[in-house]
Amino acid sequence: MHSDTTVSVLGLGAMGHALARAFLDAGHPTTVWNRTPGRAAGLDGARVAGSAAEAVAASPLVVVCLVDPDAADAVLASTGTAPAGRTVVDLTNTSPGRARDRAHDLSARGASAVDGGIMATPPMIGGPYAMLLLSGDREAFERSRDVLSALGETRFVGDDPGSAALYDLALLSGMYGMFGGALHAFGLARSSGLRAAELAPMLEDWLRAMLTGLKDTAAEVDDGATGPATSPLAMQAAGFVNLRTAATELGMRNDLLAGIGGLIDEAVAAGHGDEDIAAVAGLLRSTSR
Ligand code: FVH
Repeated sequence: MHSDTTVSVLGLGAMGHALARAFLDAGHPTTVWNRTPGRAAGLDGARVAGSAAEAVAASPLVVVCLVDPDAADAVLASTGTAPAGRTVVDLTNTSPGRARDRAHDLSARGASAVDGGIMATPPMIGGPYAMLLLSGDREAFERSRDVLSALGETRFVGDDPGSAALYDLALLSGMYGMFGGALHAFGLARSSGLRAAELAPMLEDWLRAMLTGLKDTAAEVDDGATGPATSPLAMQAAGFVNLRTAATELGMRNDLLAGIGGLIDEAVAAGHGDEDIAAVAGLLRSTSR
């Protein structure tokens, strides 16, 4: 167990900068590195490393936060033997498969690997609503937990290094679905001369009401329906025609709703017209794995 609370942050984009700021505010000696120099402005007290390898060597705990896994691959590849003996927490957004590849590579180089997803925007870091999803080397996570808690709530979601990325992307999928629907709704409003802000409070109430049924939908996706559908897909498909017609009438693109609308039609055509929306989930798998 190390009690050293020194930490290094690789990447000082909007998020990496916020992470470094939170570590410094919590009193952790912090070393930072960024590909483009000059991005440590405002990080008073941070030590600026001259290379990624130097930053990794400076601390037992290394937090990586770069734009994508290709950037993280390139930066970590440049660090040579420096990761040996370090705990590397990669908070770069990635896929489950690439998170496993990262953990495999780091382990082979003698590091303890934890992968993570940040469920927060940069201004939320260090505040009460920031959440980090983490998975991989459990002991390394436990050793680092106190330091990482400077960033927000830490939730360990499994020993599989790909788990955090899976949860992260699942939550982001829900978020993008919500934004897609909301942006289409705002488009309908604005195409009709309303301000989006006029619709927003009513939309928020409606989405909250719909969320009360989310767990029931999940149970139905897992286990199948336990009773007759309250909103059968055949009815929904007929109603969806009006969404398409309205978009045409108002001169709007329908892209944001096209995916779910097409799948509802497909589910009805496949004989699921008397089932609820959960039946659409059965169509989503594109391979037989
Ligand atoms: N910002 C947000 O709202 C979200 C919240 C949830 C988590 N995401 C993920 O966090 C990762 C970093 O996001 P970010 O907001 O810091 O992104 P940028 O401000 O665009 O900064 C990108 C950093 O990546 C560096 N970088 C890019 N390419 C390379 C490369 N080939 N080699 C080395 N570094 C690279 C870039 O450096 P520079 O351009 O300043 O030299 C920045 O440090 C991300 O996974 C989000 O999905 C954020």
